[in-house]
Amino acid sequence: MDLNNYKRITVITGAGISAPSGLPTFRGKEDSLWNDVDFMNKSNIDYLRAHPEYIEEATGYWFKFRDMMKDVEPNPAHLALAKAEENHVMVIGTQNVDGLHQKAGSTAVHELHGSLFRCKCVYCDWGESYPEDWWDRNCPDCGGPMRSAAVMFGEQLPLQAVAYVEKAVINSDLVMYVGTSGQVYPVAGFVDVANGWGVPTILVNDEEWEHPHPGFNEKIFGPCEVILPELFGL
Ligand code: BJW
Repeated sequence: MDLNNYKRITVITGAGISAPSGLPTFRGKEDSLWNDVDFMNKSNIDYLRAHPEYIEEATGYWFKFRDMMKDVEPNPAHLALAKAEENHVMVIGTQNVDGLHQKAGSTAVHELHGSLFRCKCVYCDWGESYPEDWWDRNCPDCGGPMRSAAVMFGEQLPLQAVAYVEKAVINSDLVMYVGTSGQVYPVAGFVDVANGWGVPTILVNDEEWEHPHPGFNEKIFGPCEVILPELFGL
């Protein structure tokens, strides 16, 4: 595939793009975070609200993951997407909460699953998030405790990020998914949006999805840290 034919490229990324930096994925590998199924059920806002005693345990996990993220660097896949801005109009919609695209120098990054470097109230649904140092405070509105601003199951995604990415998908010449298992909606559904608007799509992942999506025009299976620099001719 010659990417020179595509000026506006929207890239949807997942945990697999940060794996070569040393971060664990959620699913599919021996060291994936969610090999423990119970943990997956607990990453749900309704569970957290129904079990306030779980907030402390969850916070411990978020802090551990956040501290791990502070020590890692972008890898050749992140750097290729940042460098590609020299020749393309690039928009990145990431499910990752690690900040590595921004660290690599990408300028249009939309955090679809929020951020571990911000916090928000466990109980308020209106979605405001606060800087990390607010974690010790109570919600200024309802007095509730704070939690990570990473989006849990059963919660709306940050609406502005979703709106930007959906608009970018519709107006792109190419939509590329990189390093995601495609199991989590609504992000997995952007490929359907692209299909509906006739925008070509490509998947770059180290393996086929458990539920393969028929809507990709091309699929390249292999390590994204090798494939992306090659695709962008770097
Ligand atoms: C490499 C590589 C290398 C490795 N090179 N590749 C029934 C049907 C459909 C949808 C639903 C349903 N029931 C409920 C829903 C909606 C739900 C959902 O999608 N559930 C599905 C699981 C069924 N979604 C939501 O709830 C979302 N909100 C929402 O829909 O709002 C509307 C709503 C409101 C109220 C009620 C109902 C709906 C919110 C989703 C939030 C996701 N949050 C998480 C966790 C946050 C942090 C935490 O709590 O700890 O975000 S889940 C987790 O998965 C994380 C990730 O961002 C997300 C996606 O994972 P990702 O990035 O794809 O990682 P992996 O590990 O799965 O895959 C990595 C891939 O890379 C693998 O394929 C590897 O092989 C590959 N790889 N190394 C290339 N070097």
